[in-house]
Amino acid sequence: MPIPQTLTIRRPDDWHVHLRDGAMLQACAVHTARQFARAIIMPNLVPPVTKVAEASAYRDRIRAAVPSDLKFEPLMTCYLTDGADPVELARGKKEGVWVAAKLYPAHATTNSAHGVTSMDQVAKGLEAMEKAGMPLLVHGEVTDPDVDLFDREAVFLDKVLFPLLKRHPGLKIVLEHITTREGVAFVEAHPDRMGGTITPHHLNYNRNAIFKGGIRPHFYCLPIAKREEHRLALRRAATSGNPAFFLGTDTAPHSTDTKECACGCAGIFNAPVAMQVYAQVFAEEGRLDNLEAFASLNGPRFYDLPPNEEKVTLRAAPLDVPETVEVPGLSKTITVFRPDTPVGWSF
Ligand code: OTD
Ligand code: ZN
Ligand code: ZN
Repeated sequence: MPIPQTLTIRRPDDWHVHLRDGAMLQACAVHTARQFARAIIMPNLVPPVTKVAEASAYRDRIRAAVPSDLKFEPLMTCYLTDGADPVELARGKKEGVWVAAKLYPAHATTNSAHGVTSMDQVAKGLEAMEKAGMPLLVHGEVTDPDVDLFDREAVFLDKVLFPLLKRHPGLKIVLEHITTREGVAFVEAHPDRMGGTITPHHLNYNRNAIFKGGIRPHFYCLPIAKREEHRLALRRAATSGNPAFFLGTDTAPHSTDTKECACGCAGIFNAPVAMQVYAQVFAEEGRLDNLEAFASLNGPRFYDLPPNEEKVTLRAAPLDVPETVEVPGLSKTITVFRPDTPVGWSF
């Protein structure tokens, strides 16, 4: 079948975004808002967003950072810390501020030093979320230094996530940025309670790309990209039409200088190229017919929100996006994710 030259779908949403704050927010918000109608905003600021009032103020700053000709709705999350307050969780949900709460195992990724040290520490908070119908979003990696970096997701599923599902039978959970076939299988095994987000970069390259011809910091993020067999499992899941899998870019901007150094930051800034890369993956898999489900339908369904009514059109054309984005407030740039393989879609 010939590949279509245009594809019209409902406007997509991004169910996992780091927009940062201050000058970085000013520079980045527009790129997410150009592509997506809504986004789940990650709370890993410094200090993290743990209170309803902080989330509400952050939401105002995000709205103010988006150009007024773009319609964009930030969906806020609570950063869970040890002893997370069940009352604050329930109140924020009731007041329409929190959409979900985020679980970072302590030290798992950027700005996760305040993360949770054991599930006992958040049991009361999770019970409140169960009652309030508030999903838990998890960064699914153990942080035990004795566990190999490439095994941390698979070990998390057995050691942490499976017991958590049993302990909180009413809790809906999203396994964020899945990177392994084990992660895919875990989500598939709990279709009534679980969702999984998949990033464009984990669909595009495997771990070899990080080291091809030298160390390449702009391909470094956490969870780290795995072997090819895992990338293929992610591509099958994302393009399958299974409603449990949905779009989450995990765009995580860092200035170019803080990535290109001796101890570079983890995170990939993909907001300007996200839909183009996803469309390329779906085209390569011969499943463009399932892009709308992944990008625009499965997420709202999981979160009990209506899908967007507005339509957008992707066109078959070479990727046309600058290599860097300026951050005027800091006199710095952010390097935009650029796949090694051709991207034949524009947005
Ligand atoms: N991964 N970087 C960041 C977050 C994500 O785990 C994540 O969600 C970040 O910089 O905030 C990263 O590599
Ligand atoms: Zn994460
Ligand atoms: Zn993230």
